[in-house]
Amino acid sequence: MIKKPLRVGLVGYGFMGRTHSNAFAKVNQFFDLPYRPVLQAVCARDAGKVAAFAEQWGYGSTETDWRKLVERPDIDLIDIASPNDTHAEIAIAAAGAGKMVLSEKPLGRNAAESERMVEAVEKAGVPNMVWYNYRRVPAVTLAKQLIDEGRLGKIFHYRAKFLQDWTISADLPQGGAGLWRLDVNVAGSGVTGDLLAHCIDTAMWLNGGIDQVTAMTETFVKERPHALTGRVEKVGIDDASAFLARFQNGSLATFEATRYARGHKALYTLEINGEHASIFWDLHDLHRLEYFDHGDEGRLRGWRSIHVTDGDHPYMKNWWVPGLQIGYEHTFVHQAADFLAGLGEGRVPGPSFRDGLATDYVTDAVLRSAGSGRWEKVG
Ligand code: SOE
Repeated sequence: MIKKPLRVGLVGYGFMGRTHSNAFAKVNQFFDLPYRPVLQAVCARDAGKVAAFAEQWGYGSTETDWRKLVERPDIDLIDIASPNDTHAEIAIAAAGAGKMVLSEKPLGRNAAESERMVEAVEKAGVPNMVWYNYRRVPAVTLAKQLIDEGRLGKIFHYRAKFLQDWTISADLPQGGAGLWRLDVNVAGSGVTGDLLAHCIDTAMWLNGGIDQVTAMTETFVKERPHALTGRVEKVGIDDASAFLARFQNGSLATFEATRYARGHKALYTLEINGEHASIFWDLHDLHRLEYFDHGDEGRLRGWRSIHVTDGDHPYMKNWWVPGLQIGYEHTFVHQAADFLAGLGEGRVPGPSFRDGLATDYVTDAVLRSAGSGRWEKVG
């Protein structure tokens, strides 16, 4: 198949800039697609660092002002991998310039920002997507298939956790490269927008919309030095966040995220209990899906651990041979592959900006409820 070039302009070269660049670089080697991403330009404020990144990843040119990047006629798609406070302005300008727009999660710092982003891409009619990558872990995609096939029956419970431990030290500053996630003005919120947003996106994809929530949050370290101002400043983010939810389908849920669970680095787990079957998945063992089917013969009934690496498992025939595992970075490759395939069919897959907004309505309701102490309806 002759592949049409799709000229990518990336904003931001941190952790997420690397995951996206890796996806664009690898995707055509493993998936047969109608489009071929071209690493046309990368943009960041530090000219020296952005030049080094361009050299390492093979970007053809650099910019230090994202406005210039957005205006360039030789760019088809703007990919936003910069901190959360930049997402809205860049996405709205990119859509206005007629570019396709991809954004790292969460879409905006709050739903009000995300609403403006959705309006901009929908008014411009440009393809758009949010990088909620965990949907594309093959085991999670398999869970989606099993649920959609009705194997679980009526869903009663959804349980998700995302546990980390990297901000326990009170000496850790807030703000600046790598630590902007601790600065509320940049991040919008703490673990609610950073970690629970992943859990909520996956949950609504698997189990439908969330109707109402009741939440609690805590900021364990109240003041931290700010890396940019040099002053000790109040911490505005939530360090831990937990909530109960009622889904529109009547199921009950618990969600928890924290950066204070000593010993856990990125323990994202989810469990779903249905009338006929249950599912459990754990990011630390991401290639396995635990599955219990009550329809199995009684004597042999039990949890099975499915090693999701076979050719008939989602995405796996594009990689190695059955039994060989893939990892975290492949989820971004899968998302890029689905986006490019969708472009060819004129039907871009989710999560769209509108899906990202739906998640932000839930995270806003969680933060509202933590403040009010009451159940809150999701906007
Ligand atoms: C935070 O540590 C973080 O990097 C999130 O920002 C990512 O979205 C998550 O996938 C892993 O953890």
